[in-house]
Amino acid sequence: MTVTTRLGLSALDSLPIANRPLVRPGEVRPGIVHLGLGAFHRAHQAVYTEAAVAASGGNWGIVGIAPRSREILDQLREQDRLYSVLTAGGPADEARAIGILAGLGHAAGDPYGVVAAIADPGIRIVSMTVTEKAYRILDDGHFRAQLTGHAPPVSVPALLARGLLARRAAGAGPLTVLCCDNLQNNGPRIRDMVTRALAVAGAELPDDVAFPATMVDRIVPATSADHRRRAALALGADDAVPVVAEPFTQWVIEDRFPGGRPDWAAAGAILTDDVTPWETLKLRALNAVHSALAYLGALAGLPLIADSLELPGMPELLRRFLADEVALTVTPPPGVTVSGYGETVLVRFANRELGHRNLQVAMDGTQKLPHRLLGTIHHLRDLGAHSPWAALFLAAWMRFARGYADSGATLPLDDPLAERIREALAAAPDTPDGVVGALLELFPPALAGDDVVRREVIRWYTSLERYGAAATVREAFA
Ligand code: CS2
Repeated sequence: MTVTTRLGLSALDSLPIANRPLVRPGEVRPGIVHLGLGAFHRAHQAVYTEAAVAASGGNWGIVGIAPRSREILDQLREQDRLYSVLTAGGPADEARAIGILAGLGHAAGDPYGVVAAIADPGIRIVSMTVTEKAYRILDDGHFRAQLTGHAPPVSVPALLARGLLARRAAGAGPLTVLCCDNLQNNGPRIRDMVTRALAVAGAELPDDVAFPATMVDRIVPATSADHRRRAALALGADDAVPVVAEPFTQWVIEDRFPGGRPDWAAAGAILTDDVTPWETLKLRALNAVHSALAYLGALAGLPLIADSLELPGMPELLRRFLADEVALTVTPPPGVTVSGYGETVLVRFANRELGHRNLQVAMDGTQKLPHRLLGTIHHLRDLGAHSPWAALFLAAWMRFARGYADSGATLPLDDPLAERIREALAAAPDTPDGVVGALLELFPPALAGDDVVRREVIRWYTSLERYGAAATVREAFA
């Protein structure tokens, strides 16, 4: 069966009622500027915001800003800013159109347009999903030029800083900057980044701007041609830019919004005064396990996260990591246990319908691992303990970073520090000591200087090199 109608305003009334958007584009005015129009935002915060507006009203339409790619903007414009979310892995595929996008912008092509959007008095929240690597401050000439008006503000800190200054000049009122990326302490971190950027511009952080922390959670893989086909069938219209997501979704938000906020609680979000227990649990349990599956599975030559979980011994290994290491270093939120949380994570990772690729999760290891694994390692060292399982996962990343699977097939290294990794590897002997020593240098010095950690990583690296990932996992407890 093929579908011939293209998603757009005129197609909506012919869709099954359950597939129609809860809000139609143009029905509410913009209240949020969102930086990063990727799949994750469209399947997570946009869905919550649409449901919140449908339940409780408010002008909280989202102006979606694509950082680089113009293609997504063109496609969304052709569809009257509508797209669909395909929920995969439940009893049957489900798809629904989302209509909360109230405007579109392009950071690379029109940075001053983004600054103007942030300065609009109707906007009361600037949120972002720009991935871990966008939070590096590269304090170089180009960064400074973006803040002193000598170059267009294209980086995230520059857009925010220039946007806040324009907002103050326009008397546009209080604002909340809401970081929705997977970083430990994401609120304070972005506050610090903006403060530093403003200092370069010779300004101080205005006191009517808040930076609450959030924990975001939903698995949203890259959309494949198969997902597009399935989205069209489930939706009843062709969509050039659907996103695919698992049934599970969670959002925990620190409730500090000086300019107000949508009624996200009505959409199922948890509003709280302390996100830290959620954030730490998610990064150190879910995301750490995800990275472990990605590197070990990729080394074993497996394409999907769901495949990696089927490696003999893998679920046991991950449970041991959760029980022996994560559980000792996190205090979960009330009513949640690390082992119960871990079990739901394993069920979610087994969702084969998502087609989530190991190589996608494996990207940007140098930016992700500090939040996911290194905190656990440091924390256990502070307790006088050690962390053999976390060391195995770190060793797997190092094997991965060399660029070859156990079969000898090449593996792509997609990481902002790829050049430094290659240089470090080229300068070191290709032995376990050499590789581990060279790559530990990329992380904070406390790690490289810890002999216990170094020896443990070398031991696992040696096993991975000699026997491969599958055998190392299978015999991890031997
Ligand atoms: C994944 C996350 O790509 C990755 O590194 O671990 O994107 C993960 O799917 C989400 O954090 C789930 O909420």
